[in-house]
Amino acid sequence: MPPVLPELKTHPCIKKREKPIITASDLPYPCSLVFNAGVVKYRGEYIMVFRNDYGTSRELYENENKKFAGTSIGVARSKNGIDGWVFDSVPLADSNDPCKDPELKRYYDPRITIIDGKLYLCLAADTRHGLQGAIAELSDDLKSFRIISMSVPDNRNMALFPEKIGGEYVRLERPMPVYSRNNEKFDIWISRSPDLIYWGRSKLLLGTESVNWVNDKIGPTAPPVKTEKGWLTLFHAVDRDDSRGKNGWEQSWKKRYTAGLMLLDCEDPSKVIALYDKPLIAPETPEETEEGFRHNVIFPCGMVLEDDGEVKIYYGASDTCVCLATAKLDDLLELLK
Ligand code: BMA
Repeated sequence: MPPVLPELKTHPCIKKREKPIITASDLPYPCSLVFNAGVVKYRGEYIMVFRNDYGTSRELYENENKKFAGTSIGVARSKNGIDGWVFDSVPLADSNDPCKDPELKRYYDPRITIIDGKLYLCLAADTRHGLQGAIAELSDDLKSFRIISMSVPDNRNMALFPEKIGGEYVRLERPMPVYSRNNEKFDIWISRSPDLIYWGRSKLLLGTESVNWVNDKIGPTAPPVKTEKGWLTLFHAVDRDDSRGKNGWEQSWKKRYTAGLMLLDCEDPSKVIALYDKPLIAPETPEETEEGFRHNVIFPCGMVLEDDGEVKIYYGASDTCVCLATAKLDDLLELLK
């Protein structure tokens, strides 16, 4: 195993908001942890689709071994993408829904993408026979969704590009090949589809070995954002250190998740034009390193490019709350020269 880097820093062009923008107490229904949220700008407002793990607390988890009772996917809207989030009164999906397919255990880690004016979700899906990636059409009123494509296991981390490229839909994905890739060396792949249902022409996009601070896995995060220079693309990057002990509610948590940055070719996004050689966002604040369910986890699922060149990055912190970081697009592109 390559040496684990002791300290990783967020690039100074990233401005983290001082406090999380969403925490468990904000939700109108039971919530223990709210995190890993996809965000888009849609019809004049910001739509957030988030993950909620519910049914326990730190005290119950640690002292009485009371695990989570379920996971739901919820929706919130805001006028400015920062505060004033208004939550739908019921979740969009719930692992305890008695009507759900009995094969499905739960959906989680939603990403949301607008393609040709329609809303789509990528969902991680735990099923009785493996971890799958689901693609769903979200209704205009955001009240329901319809699954249109399920991957085979194990492949649960997906993000859709917001437009067809070369006449095809494109997604980033992260299969989990355990037999051939020891120690969770999971890489980012890219696939194409004529209809968002059937996926193929799969190609390795970025191997873990290309990311110098990683000794574990990488994976797609937010849907890429188009710029004049190429597709601005975040990814999550994980290092593991077996000497790490209790870092959160669990007995031990040995991983650290950071966000990395790369630029993909506009016409052929299977080509990485540039990769920033350090983490873009690393865990540093108390919410990210000392509090929460799993310390040291930055997991961005949403990125919005504003007309004035500001990039909003929405990330789950410590699998516990939703945080927002901003940067100037020009500064991010500068890192990718
Ligand atoms: C990944 C996923 C994410 C989570 C992360 C850190 O494997 O399960 O939902 O944020 O681990 O715990």
